[in-house]
Amino acid sequence: MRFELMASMMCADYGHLEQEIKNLETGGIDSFHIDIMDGRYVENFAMSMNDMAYIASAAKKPLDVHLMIEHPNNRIQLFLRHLRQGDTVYIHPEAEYHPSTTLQRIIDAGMVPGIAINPGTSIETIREMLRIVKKVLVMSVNPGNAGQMYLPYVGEKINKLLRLKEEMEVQVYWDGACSADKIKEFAPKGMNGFVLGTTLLFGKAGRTYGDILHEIRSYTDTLE
Ligand code: S6P
Ligand code: MG
Repeated sequence: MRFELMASMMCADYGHLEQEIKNLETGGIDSFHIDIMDGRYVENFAMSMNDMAYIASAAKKPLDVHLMIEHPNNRIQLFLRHLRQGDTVYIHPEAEYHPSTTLQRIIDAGMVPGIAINPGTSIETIREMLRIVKKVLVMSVNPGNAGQMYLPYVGEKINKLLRLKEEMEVQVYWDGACSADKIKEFAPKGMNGFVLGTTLLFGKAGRTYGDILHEIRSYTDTLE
C-alpha cells in the first residue's frame, strides 16, 4: 500500500540541518513539510522564508509548504520564487478573502495547489474549493505547534472527505500528532500521506530515520 511520508521540518535539528535533510532523504522520506507561521494567523513563529529557501536548495525531494499566514495572496510571490515546479503550497482558506484567487496564482506558478483545513472547519464550507485544489491537508490539531494532542472529532471529518476524494479528484493528507494507530487506521481507507513530527519521527534517540520510515511503511504490509 503506497502512501507518502512527509517530514515536519519545524521538528528537525537546526544545528545540523544539512545533515538532517540528507539523513531523511537517505532514509526514504517523500517530501519536506515546511510550516510557515506569521505570529498572527497562528500565535507561533516556526519557520520562515529563509528556512524554506535553504531547504529548497539543499533537498532533492519536493517541498510541501504549509502557509499559516494571514492573507497569503499579499506575499505569495515571495514564497513561490524559491520553489520548484511540482512543489505543493497549502493555504488556509479562512486566512484569505478570496482563496480561489490565491490558489490560481499557485497553479499559474506551476506548483500544486492545496488547502489546509483546521479541526473546526467543516467539509461543507470548503466543498467548492475541492474542485480547484489537488490536495487537502487535514489538521488533526490546531495549527501553530508541534507535539500537541490529537483531536478525536477530526476522524469523522476525514472519513467524510475520503468518501469524496474520487468524485472531487483530490488527495487527502494528515497533519498533526500522527501516530502509528492513525496510519494503520487511515492508510487503508485511502489517506494519501502523513506529516510526521515529534510523535513518530523526530527526537527518537538511537534510531535512524531509515529504520523508523521502514517500520512505518511496514504497518500496512499485511494489507497489500
Ligand atoms: C502544526 C503544524 C504541523 C506540525 C506537526 C508536528 O501547526 O502544521 O505540521 O509540525 O503536527 O507533528 P507532531 O507529531 O509533533 O504533532
Ligand atoms: Mg503543518
